[in-house]
Amino acid sequence: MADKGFLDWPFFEPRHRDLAGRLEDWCAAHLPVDHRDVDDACRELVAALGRDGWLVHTGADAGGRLDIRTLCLIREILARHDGFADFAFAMQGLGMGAVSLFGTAGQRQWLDRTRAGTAIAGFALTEPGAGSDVAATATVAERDGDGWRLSGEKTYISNGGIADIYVVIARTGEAPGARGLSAFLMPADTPGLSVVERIDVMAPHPLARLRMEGVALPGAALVGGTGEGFKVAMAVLDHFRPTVGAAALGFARRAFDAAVTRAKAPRPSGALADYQMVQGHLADMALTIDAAALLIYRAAWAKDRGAARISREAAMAKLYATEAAQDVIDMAVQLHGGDGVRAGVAVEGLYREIRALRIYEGASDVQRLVIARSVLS
Ligand code: COS
Repeated sequence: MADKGFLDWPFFEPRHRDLAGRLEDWCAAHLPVDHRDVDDACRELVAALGRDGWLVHTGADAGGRLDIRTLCLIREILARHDGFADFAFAMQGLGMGAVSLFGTAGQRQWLDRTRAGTAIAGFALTEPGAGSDVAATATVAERDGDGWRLSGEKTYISNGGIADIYVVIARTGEAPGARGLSAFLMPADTPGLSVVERIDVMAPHPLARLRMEGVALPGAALVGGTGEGFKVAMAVLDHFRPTVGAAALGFARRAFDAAVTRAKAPRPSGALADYQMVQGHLADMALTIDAAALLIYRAAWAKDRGAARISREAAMAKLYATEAAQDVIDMAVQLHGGDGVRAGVAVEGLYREIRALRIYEGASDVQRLVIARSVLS
């Protein structure tokens, strides 16, 4: 049984505790789903999460404020039950993050659909030549009358292939580097946009490489101002990086529970938990889990109470929680012995699932860079 004591921390309000309880019941009734067809599984989960009201939390109302503690709690709980449900939930938020924070009333109509689960969202940021270095974005958006024409490639795009709507970052050329980018809202059925590769990864989910060949978008597709695309992307990432940490925390809690259960199980020569070295490992796991939770909910709380920017807190939360979860899960595998690497055993799946979280939405070394710049500024 996962530790729920953290819900009493002062970061939370009664509404968060109430939501956590209701979501536990929902997860028990609906998860896990069959993931063999990742596209179907994602569509099914988005529809169910939308129908039952959970996706409302993935987008902001007209004031442009997201409740980061709620997003983190939901991701943590979903990830603990089923990483795929967490993925389906999280991408609706990340995909529409720019619209939540900077969208016009017209653009927010898409938000109504993604929050209801009737449309699937994707965030098209990464390129074959611009992963960590967003300022190197090569996709171009050229003026075309009142509108724009986009050409280029985006890769490792979650929900690529099944999304109905993307936010895409492209170079509009106001200045070199980071100051010459803009964000656009791009419906998936726009002529010239195609899926050129579906990408299979170690913990499968819908993922693709997209190509834009003269994709025509109206002037109203611009999210934020021209030349503001880098800051739009970074603001979205600042909001969602703590939530990646929260998903990692959910994975770590599940692995820890499995390790404790395993350690307490009676064996002819005594339970593993009787050995002090095993106790030491369990203590380290419990410690890193609590430290990760503190960093995550500190970042979320800081944003929710009105901090203008939480780049440093978000980077700390994401970096520590994802690396810590990898260590906890690795130790849980170790404590399972041969069973730990057996296909289908929970900790084996978690071992594959956690890995990408140390890479996506800013690899660990990017988080170190963000923290170091804040320290040195
Ligand atoms: N919020 C608002 N503005 C920000 C910002 C943030 N979090 N971070 C940087 N900026 C601003 C800076 O203040 C600077 O503004 P000025 O030009 O007005 O001074 C501008 O944006 C450029 O910032 P910086 O010089 O720090 O940019 P870099 O090119 O050095 O990039 C990193 C910084 C590496 C941190 C950034 O490219 C990054 O986060 N990369 C990872 C991308 C990523 O997470 N991809 C995941 C894809 S999966 S969705």
